[in-house]
Amino acid sequence: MSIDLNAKIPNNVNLAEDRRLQRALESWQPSFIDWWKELGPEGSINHDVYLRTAVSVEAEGWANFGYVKMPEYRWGIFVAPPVEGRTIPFGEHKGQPVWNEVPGEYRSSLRRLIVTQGDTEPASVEQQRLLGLTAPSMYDLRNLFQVNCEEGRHLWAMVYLLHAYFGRDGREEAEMMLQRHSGDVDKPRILGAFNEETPDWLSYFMFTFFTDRDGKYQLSSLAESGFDPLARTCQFMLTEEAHHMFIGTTGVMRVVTRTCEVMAELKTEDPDKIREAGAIDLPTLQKYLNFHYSVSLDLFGQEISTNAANYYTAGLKGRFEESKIDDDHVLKEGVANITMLEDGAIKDIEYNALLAVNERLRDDYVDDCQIGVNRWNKVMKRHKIDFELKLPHRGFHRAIGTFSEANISPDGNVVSKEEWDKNIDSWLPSDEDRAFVISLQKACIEPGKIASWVAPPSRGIDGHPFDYEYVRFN
Ligand code: BYC
Repeated sequence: MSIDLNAKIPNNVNLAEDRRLQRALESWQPSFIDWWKELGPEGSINHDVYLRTAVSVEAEGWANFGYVKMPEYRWGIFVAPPVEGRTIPFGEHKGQPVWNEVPGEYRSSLRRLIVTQGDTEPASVEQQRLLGLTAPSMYDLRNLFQVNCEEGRHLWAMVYLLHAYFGRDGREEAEMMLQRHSGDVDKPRILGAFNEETPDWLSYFMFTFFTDRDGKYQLSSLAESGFDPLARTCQFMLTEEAHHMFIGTTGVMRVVTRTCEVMAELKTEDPDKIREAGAIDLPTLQKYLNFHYSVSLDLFGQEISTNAANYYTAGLKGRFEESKIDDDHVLKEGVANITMLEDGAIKDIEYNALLAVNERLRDDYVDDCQIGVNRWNKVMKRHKIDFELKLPHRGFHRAIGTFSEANISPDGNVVSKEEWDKNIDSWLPSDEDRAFVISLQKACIEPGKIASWVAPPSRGIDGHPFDYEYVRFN
């Protein structure tokens, strides 16, 4: 696939051959830049940041590293190369050639999926816009900006699909992407987790671990789509997504490491003493984990979803690694055991597998989260500290789906409202916990320096050391 890197909008979709589309996207570009300047990373416009920029879709060497002023970042449109003879992998059209145009009967469903996905990308940039002012190290600051730029590119990816395949209403939806804002009372972002604040770096590390991981699973299931342009777009987005989750996994691990070091130095488990030493005690980390895990679980939708069943049957949105699953990929006959709330009790109930597609994706996600948590727990073990971080029960603190109707404790018991209220401050970050974590947020951005509450990473970016000058302030 030929790549036009010098175009106003770098791309490998032959934009130059479609003047109308090119003009439409070029006219969206200034609105995007205005939005970036207004709601992108605060106070960063003139910084030179050592960033990776996608320049190819080859597995090897797909990105360039170099100093860039972020408003000049080359946000491009890149899709994975087409697979010769690809057929629709699931649903009632299984085995038919993939679509390269939007099938009329699925137009509104597809548009909705693309809009929902696209809406999360600028939302996360908005959520993180103040974090650059309190980065715990220059390395972290650079990584934050990297993620922000790539979320911007993912917005471009969805906006490209809307402009290229959905005509006038696609263009209107693209405009709306820049009009809804995270937390806005009148025009909020579409999904709940993207209207929550990311007020501190612990929340940010948790967000990139838990919420970006939802991104991995949603993008993977869209990467199976029978609508080939969507599948190919999401395939390439996943390449960039891996680094975002790396920031979360290693970020939380570095916080845990620092806490363990302080505990060992002071020979204490007393949260007050750990806090006095400028680190975050483990019970507080557990509460942040509980919060971010539960709001991210909501992003998978209802356990039993006719929307998801319809998307699947239509061949629009599949399951995680659909082709590796050993079944008929139609699911009309299959069954699935789903944990549900029924008559006030938590039970496993058998449903048609097709209706349970959201839950299947959530199951895959839960397993993946557990792998990360196990890695964090190894740090405690290494320091001989008798504490384990745990994923709370999937019903805990849910706003979407069956469990939203009840109060479920982290260990999976249905509890009364009184009991919930009594325990809430030991299950979720209290105002005091949040105030403490926020009190630690002070910019520490000289090369090689690091804040008190987080350990340095074991290696830097692109072969450079931790103390490399990743950001030049102008
Ligand atoms: N908040 O049938 P259901 C990422 C609504 S993250 C608010 O279960 P469905 C990223 C739902 O719309 C990945 N509303 O819904 C990460 C429906 O409304 P209607 C983002 C919600 O459609 C970090 C009703 O409840 N990508 O990339 O099966 C940084 C019934 O629910 C929510 C996608 O999400 C909610 N959480 O499932 C940057 C992929 N959940 O029809 C980026 C595209 C449900 O009654 N989206 N509702 O009006 C989808 O596949 C689906 O829309 C969902 C929802 C899985 C989100």
